Amino acid sequence: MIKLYGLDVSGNTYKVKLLLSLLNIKYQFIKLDVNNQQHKSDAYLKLNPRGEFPTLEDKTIVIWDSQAILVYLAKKHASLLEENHWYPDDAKDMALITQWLTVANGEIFNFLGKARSKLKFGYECDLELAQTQGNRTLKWIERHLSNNSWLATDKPSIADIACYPYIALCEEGGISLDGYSAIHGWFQKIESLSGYITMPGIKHR
Ligand SMILES: N[C@@H](CCC(=O)N[C@@H](CS)C(=O)NCC(=O)O)C(=O)O
Repeated sequence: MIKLYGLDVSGNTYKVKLLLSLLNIKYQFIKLDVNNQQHKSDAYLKLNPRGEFPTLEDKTIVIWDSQAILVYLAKKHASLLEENHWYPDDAKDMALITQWLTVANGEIFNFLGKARSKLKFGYECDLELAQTQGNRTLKWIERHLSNNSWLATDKPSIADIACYPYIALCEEGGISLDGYSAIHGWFQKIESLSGYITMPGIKHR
């Protein structure tokens, strides 16, 4: 059975849990004991040399980085579906999805995610810079979603799953979501998907 190492309050862990649930894949969740630095232990560093989470273990295959894990799951398991809209085989679609995986691990995690980590967990971060850049990021994503139903293609894809958590959680980082009607419409579409699960901190309006 697939094993997922992570933490319930981690948005990067949640995006993997969300795709596993949408794909109806059974797995074992291994909650890391971060208070005792389990994620920096020799045993865990053998799985994830960065000492970060999440990490996915599928028999002998070990994948770290939540974006890479989404690609793996969507390719391996969703390819059994009649139509793999999560990560289609078309060159253009793959490139468009990869753009958004980069945004998820770039602006979204580094600004929206880090502002939240600072206010919620006390992690080191320049809060003012993260909030300013986070607001700038929300503005251009709002413009994009005003003209597009989903981030990358005309169907839900792993681009949406990768970007959703830290946008939906950004108010915990002191970044308001007021007035972003296209982003709220996109939240509703994601939250209506069959198999959707939430995480602590996401507000449902
Ligand atoms: N790009 C990585 C980032 C992973 C990451 O920074 N995870 C955080 C939790 S959400 C973490 O491991 N923090 C603990 C640490 O860095 O020591 C991913 O998407 O998986």
